[in-house]
Amino acid sequence: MIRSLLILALFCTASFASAADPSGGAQPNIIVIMADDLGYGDVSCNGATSFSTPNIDRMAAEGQRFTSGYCSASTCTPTRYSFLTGTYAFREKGTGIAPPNSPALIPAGMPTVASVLKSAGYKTAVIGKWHLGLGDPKPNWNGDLKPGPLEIGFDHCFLLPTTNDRVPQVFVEDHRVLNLDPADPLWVGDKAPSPDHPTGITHRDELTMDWSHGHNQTIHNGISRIGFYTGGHAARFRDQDLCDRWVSESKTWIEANQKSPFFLFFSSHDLHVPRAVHERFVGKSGLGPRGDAIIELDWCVGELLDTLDELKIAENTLVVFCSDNGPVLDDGYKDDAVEKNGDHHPAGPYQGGKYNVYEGGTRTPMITRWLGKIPAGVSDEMVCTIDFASSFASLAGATLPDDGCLDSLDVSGALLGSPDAEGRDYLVQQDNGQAGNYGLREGHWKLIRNGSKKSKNSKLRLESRNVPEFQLFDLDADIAEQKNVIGQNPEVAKKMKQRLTSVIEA
Ligand code: NG6
Ligand code: CA
Repeated sequence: MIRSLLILALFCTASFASAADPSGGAQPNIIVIMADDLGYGDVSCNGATSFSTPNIDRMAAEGQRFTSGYCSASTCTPTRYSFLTGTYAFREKGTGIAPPNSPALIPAGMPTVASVLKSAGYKTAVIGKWHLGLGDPKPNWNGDLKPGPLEIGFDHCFLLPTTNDRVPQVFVEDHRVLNLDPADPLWVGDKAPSPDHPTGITHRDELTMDWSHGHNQTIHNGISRIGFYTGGHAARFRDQDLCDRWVSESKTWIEANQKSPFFLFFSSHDLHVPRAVHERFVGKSGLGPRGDAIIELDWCVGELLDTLDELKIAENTLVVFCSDNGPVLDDGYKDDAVEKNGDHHPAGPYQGGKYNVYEGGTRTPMITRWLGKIPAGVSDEMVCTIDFASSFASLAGATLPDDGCLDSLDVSGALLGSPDAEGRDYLVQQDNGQAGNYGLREGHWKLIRNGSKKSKNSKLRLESRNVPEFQLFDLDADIAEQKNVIGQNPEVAKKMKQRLTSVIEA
């Protein structure tokens, strides 16, 4: 219903662009590489000069680089929920940042980009960070961890279950914790299991990376985390090995599935905290662990692109690079992210980042590459991760269910850089979802409604600032959202408030 209304409204733009079947009939393989907390300005193809990201830049040089590419929220869980389901996370309660023992937030059987592609004959996998909960009503860490990805359309998963500053540090492969010894069961909770349980508070002087706020509970690998756990020692990984393992798991899975069309969601943890990269990347950026994590992420991208070359499938594979939310410097560990940032602008020219609804929160790197199909260039069309479900369905010749992917628009033409294809006319942005904070970008206008009258991390410092409930910015004149012009443009503000309400309450 919502989708059909939106599609009607966009009749002359996004939906029209797809009518020409931009994929040319063949079902492409699709890889989505989603970075974690990567800002618009954190890659050299978007202007970073303090370090370089040659592999991400290579993707951009061989494909379309979007200047108005967005994720739908400025935190992880709601962006991932929206990307997979094609439906705004704010339509569903409890889709904010998921805790360690979160149940599965996407119910079994709910249509997703994976289930839609699977129905069109794709093999589907997610490898990397999940952070959308597992199990119902909570994860059964020592038994079958379901529902989870396999119940919403993925054939295979190899996961970090939450996010790596949250416990536990184990891999989940399909329905099970990998390498779990039944004699050493895994217990996860939000209260200390015993008074003598070592934590980031009681054993702070033994930590290899100190915390700055939160993150002071169970210690693993010298780093204290959010939440408590015991057991599962044989299953635990080292933070430094995450990217190597996910790359090798991805190569194996791609090789095994190269003959059928496949969809791989490669869900990196770089550059989320704790930023503990592999030893070979330490010191490579000159910006400390946050910059080094960008170098590690770039290496992963290069490995995936090289795999496609080696298998000679780069010309049948659409690769999309994106982020799950904008940047943050100090996100809870003393990792020199502020001190060593120097002249680097993680959000590029935009204000804000993670946790807020300024452009920096959701306008993030977005690149599409499909050798031989996508022309090289820069696109100013507005596209969002929430649109992948409809757009990929269109490329795969799949039918979207009437009751699913409600807010996902087919912008496949724009994603493929087709001449004259247009992206979205407008986009609603959200933060973590609890406080009624939204952004609405429409053309060169940006309306912000801060229901909380507070904005966190708007200057890439975590403190909250007081802000008016409504603000209006003219992005043509003021890309950094510095001058609130709501008083001078009452008619624009009125129409945009109506539009925002109609989308939120649809
Ligand atoms: C916050 C954490 C932050 C990060 C974020 C989720 C504290 C003080 N801060 O609550 O470190 O984990 O949640 O990030 O605990 S996200 O990218 O997965 O959304
Ligand atoms: Ca994130």
